[in-house]
Amino acid sequence: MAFASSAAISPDQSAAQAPRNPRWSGIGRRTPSPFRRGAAISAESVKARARELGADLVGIASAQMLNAFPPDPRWPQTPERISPYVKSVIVIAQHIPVGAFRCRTNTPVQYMDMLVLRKMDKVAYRLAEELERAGHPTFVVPAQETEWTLKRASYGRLSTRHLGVEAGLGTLGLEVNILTPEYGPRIYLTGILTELELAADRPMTEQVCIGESCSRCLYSCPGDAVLHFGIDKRACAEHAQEFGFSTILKFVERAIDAQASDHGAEALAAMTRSRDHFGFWQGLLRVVGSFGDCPRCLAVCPVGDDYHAHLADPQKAIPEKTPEKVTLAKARQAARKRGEPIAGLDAWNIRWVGPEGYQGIVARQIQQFKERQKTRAAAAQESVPQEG
Ligand code: B12
Ligand code: SF4
Ligand code: SF4
Repeated sequence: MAFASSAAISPDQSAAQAPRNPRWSGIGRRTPSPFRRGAAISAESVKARARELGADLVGIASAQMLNAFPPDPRWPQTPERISPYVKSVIVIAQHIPVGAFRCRTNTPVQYMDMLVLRKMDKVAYRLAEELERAGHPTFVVPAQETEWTLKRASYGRLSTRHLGVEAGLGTLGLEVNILTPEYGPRIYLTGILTELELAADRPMTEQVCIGESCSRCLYSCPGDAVLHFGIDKRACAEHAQEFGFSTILKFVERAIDAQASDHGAEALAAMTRSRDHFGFWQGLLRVVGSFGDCPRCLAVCPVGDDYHAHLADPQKAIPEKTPEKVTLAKARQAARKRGEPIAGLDAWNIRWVGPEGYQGIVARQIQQFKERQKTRAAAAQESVPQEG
């Protein structure tokens, strides 16, 4: 593919008149920004551009709404805490390719997670840059960092799942991942904060998660961390962040104890050669291991066309399922039927789970998916050259 070099531009063309050549962005070929300084920019054009840059899903939430409904009001993760000028948050999601969920071990997903996050950062950065060049200050919040002052570093500056719900992309599931009708929970999300006022999308009111009668995420969880529309973060982190901050902390504490003991030198030497130490190095090298290690609740969730197409067979059986987990799921189902108070579904949290409850969205999707498959198969049959 030949691109015009800068020498091909006539020297009498001013920089402003020079044609803007497409450049290789690492995501796809980058077309010129559609946004012009002084021209109106619609929500639709921003969403179209995000998709063009490589976002799989995109929606818009109003900063005013996000300020009024912080997920946990004790530690408000709100745009206004970050900047008083932000008017809209553009939320983009990247799908984690299903191939990695069809493997014998979790390792391929762990690496794909890192690649997906890198791609998402690039798409978000490009969009922010283009809006800012058109005169609207815009920036991106980190997709994975947490903030020391927010519940002792367990919350991000914004909760991107809650951003996704407010931007109409999906609703929170039993394991509090955001489930999108397109890809279930197999996505990462980020927020692009802009001073541009854009028409916001509406949150979905229908619960995307099938709920207690499904409970596949609960069955698959190696840490028994899936609560009733909630999560035991400590239990999850042992699997999802094998070489994360708490493992580092424990390692350092063990080293301090070892130093004080009689065989300190030997114990320290053994620690430097341990799997934990190697895990920290690997994490520094490629981030792998410090987060995103456990993909089980993502892999088994039956929501999303990607699941119907490629995961229904390999993920049908859940090896971690036990009779105790089945009993727990049934007890939760009964508790919900009896209308017992459930923290994850209280008057504040229900907003993000779907106030209308489960209305059969997954069943409808499977039906549509099968119809599309039939139509495709029929079309393929017709296009086969007939013999004779
Ligand atoms: C910190 C973090 C974690 C930590 C938490 C560590 C800790 N010590 O707190 C741990 C290790 C648990 C974790 C695990 C995972 N994470 Co994580 N994580 C985050 C991060 C960076 C911040 C989370 C946050 O701010 N939450 C805000 C609070 C308010 O939400 P919440 O805790 O869920 O609270 C809500 C409910 O749980 C409920 N609630 C709160 N407390 C309680 C208590 C009880 C008893 C009950 C019932 C309810 C309840 O009320 C709240 C309001 O709705 C986000 C990125 C981001 N900036 O958002 C990614 C993020 C949430 N993680 C993500 C992923 C994918 C995962 C994992 C699947 C691992 C993986 N393979 O990557 C698991 C999934 C675990 C799960 N089912 O929730 C994705 C989620 C994508 C999706 N589809 O939803 C995110 C959004 C990253 C991203 N940028 O895309 N994560
Ligand atoms: S990431 Fe793993 S440990 Fe955490 S909730 Fe999901 S299945 Fe459980
Ligand atoms: S696995 Fe089932 S219960 Fe869990 S989030 Fe997905 S649909 Fe909901």
